[in-house]
Amino acid sequence: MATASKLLLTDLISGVNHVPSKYIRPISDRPNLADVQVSSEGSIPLIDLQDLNGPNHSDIIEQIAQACQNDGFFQVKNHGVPEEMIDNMLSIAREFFRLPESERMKMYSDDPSKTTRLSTSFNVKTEKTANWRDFLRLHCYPLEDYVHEWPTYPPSFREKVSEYCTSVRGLVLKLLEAISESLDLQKDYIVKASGKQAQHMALNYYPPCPEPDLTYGLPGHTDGNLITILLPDDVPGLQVLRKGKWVAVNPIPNTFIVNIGDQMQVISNDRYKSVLHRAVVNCNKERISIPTFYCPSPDALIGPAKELISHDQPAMYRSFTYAEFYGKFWDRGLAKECCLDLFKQN
Ligand SMILES: O=C(O)CCC(=O)C(=O)O
Repeated sequence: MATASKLLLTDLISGVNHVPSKYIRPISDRPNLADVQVSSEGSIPLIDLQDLNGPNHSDIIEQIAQACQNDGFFQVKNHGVPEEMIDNMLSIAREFFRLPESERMKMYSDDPSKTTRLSTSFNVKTEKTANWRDFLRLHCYPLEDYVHEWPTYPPSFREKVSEYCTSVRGLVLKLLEAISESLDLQKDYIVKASGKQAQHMALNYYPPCPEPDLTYGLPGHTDGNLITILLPDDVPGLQVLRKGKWVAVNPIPNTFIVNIGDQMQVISNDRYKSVLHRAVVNCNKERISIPTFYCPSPDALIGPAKELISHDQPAMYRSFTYAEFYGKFWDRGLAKECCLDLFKQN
């Protein structure tokens, strides 16, 4: 296949010394990497979940409340997902993106409504500038509805990824209870508000980039779902907007990065923040990140919890089905303005 007809970034760029023009951002919209805060001080909070069900329960709930309110992001350790599962997940992702092009391309689709697909950038059908990323997107709850669609190579893909998804779902459910409690809602409030629930996952692959100042792995965006549990590899690349400045989040082994998504912002009636974040690339190293996006089911009716609406804090959003939101989210592309603005109550 001639280079020009390659659909995936991985295959397009072998031997390329410059960023192809379709990946180059206008000058006003570049990562400005020299102006990023890199020290761990002032980075996002790290919460130890060891004692979530112990004597320090209320202290941990308070830490979660503060992080959701002030940062929209936190890291968790002692989260209950075994280290071996995490290592297996990262290895499988690495192996998948090293498969021959012909094997990978069996999974390719540019249709965001497909429940299993390999694609590139964000939404190639609607975007003007491409992003320096390939990704495999999987739906993974309920597992038995989707696992038969997943790749069969590497041979242990389905087994290892299923184990990982199930374990991460356990962590999500724990966090959703804790977050409900931190909002003074019934423990099962958020899960119930999410209907039958859904779990999606992306295996993001960012190849080394010859000119990382000109492009993004993913530009600044908020997540449209309820909550995201990100598994990073050991290569930095995630940056979070804090007090108007981009802050690099340096990965800590065996630690997940958790962030509040748009649906949580709505349910909390703007008490908790879905915060802009982005992925930047670098010259030397490939990078893998694996976000789990936990979502309401398409028919779930989302709106601010009535317990959080008052005279002083009226409902900030109208109610909508998650299906309505999700359609708009993918159609707009990763715009800086949050998709939630379309659902704001006048
Ligand atoms: O690669 C990362 O660290 C961030 C990924 C992300 O924001 C996304 O997949 O939506």
